[in-house]
Amino acid sequence: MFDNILTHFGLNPANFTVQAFGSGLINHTWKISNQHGLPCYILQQINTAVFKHPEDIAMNIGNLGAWLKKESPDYLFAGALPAATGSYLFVDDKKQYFRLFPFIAQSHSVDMVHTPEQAFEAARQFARFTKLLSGFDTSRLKITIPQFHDLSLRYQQFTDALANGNSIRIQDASGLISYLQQQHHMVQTYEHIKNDPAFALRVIHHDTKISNVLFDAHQKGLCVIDLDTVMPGYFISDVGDMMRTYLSPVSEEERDFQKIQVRNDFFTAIAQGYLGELNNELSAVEKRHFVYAGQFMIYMQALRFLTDHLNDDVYYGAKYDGHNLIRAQNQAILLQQYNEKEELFNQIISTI
Ligand code: ADP
Ligand code: GN1
Ligand code: MG
Repeated sequence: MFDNILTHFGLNPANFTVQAFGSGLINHTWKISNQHGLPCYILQQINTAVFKHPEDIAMNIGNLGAWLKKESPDYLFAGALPAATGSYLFVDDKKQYFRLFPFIAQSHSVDMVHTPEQAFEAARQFARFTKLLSGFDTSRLKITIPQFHDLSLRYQQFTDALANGNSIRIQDASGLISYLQQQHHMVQTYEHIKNDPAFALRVIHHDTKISNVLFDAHQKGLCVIDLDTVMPGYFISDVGDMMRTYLSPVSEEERDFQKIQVRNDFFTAIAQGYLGELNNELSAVEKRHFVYAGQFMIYMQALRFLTDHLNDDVYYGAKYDGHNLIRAQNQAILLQQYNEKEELFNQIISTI
């Protein structure tokens, strides 16, 4: 299957080897390498169950790339490569969509945040991306996943799963279900945000896990990648997903919940990295919601994992029975620990 794709993008398959790459849950990624000193590439198959219109993604990445090339020519933009036909996509006979990126030389990514410096660098890169694109008209962006970070919708989907989902799983998860129901006030806060003109719609990445940042050999951030979910959104999505994925030494996959922790110095690093770039662009009201960002995203992810568990794992899949329940419990514990630090974190923000 790879031969056709590589040929389509003008590469001779005989020169390259193909290896599965990365740790994402949604798309498939391969590294295309060679022993001939030629450039390397990243090949990706787009998950069309999640991204229903791959052409929209291609168009967004193309438009953002063209704009940045003109306005910020020094920015290392990780855009896809066009084939000779001019198209960024290869569609095979099974209607599977693929695209090819140049592998950014001398770069690497990491899967876990081990130091506050990494958190700082990543936060700086996500903020820089939004800042450099602050003059880009967000209405030009296609919505690649409608209402992706709409907490009200996620809560509604959770409620629907309680009504129509797997009844045994609903019964077994009753403790977690009521904990998440008790946190419903977070949805109300989100509703206020949606109606508050002081909250700007910006170019937001919407998937700020650390593996979506490229680092150089000196561990400095180079740029952000994985741009499929770049859409108009609120800054709380990006800041919140960093809190969700950088604060704890263990990820959403961890089954030993004792290991979940919220690390203060990593919070400070995210805030300094992000606000270092965007402090002057955020309104006072937005800044007042900096700590809420973490609650918003951790809560949303707990709801999404639990909803999927109740719906028999149709979205995220499961590597073992109860996988999404474990992920949801993990996120709920993270949320509890984060909430305990709300006051301290607000204090930290007031000093930045
Ligand atoms: P997903 O998370 O959906 O699997 P990504 O686009 O994040 O897909 O790619 C997976 C991994 O591949 C990244 O974490 C990074 O290590 C690497 N990668 C992706 N794009 C590039 C690129 N243009 N240059 C170098 N490495 C890349
Ligand atoms: C998915 O593809 P990946 O692993 O970067 C999901 C995110 C979730 C994340 C949880 C399109 O991201 O929203 O936060 O899993 N992406 C989509 O691990 O649903
Ligand atoms: Mg990724």
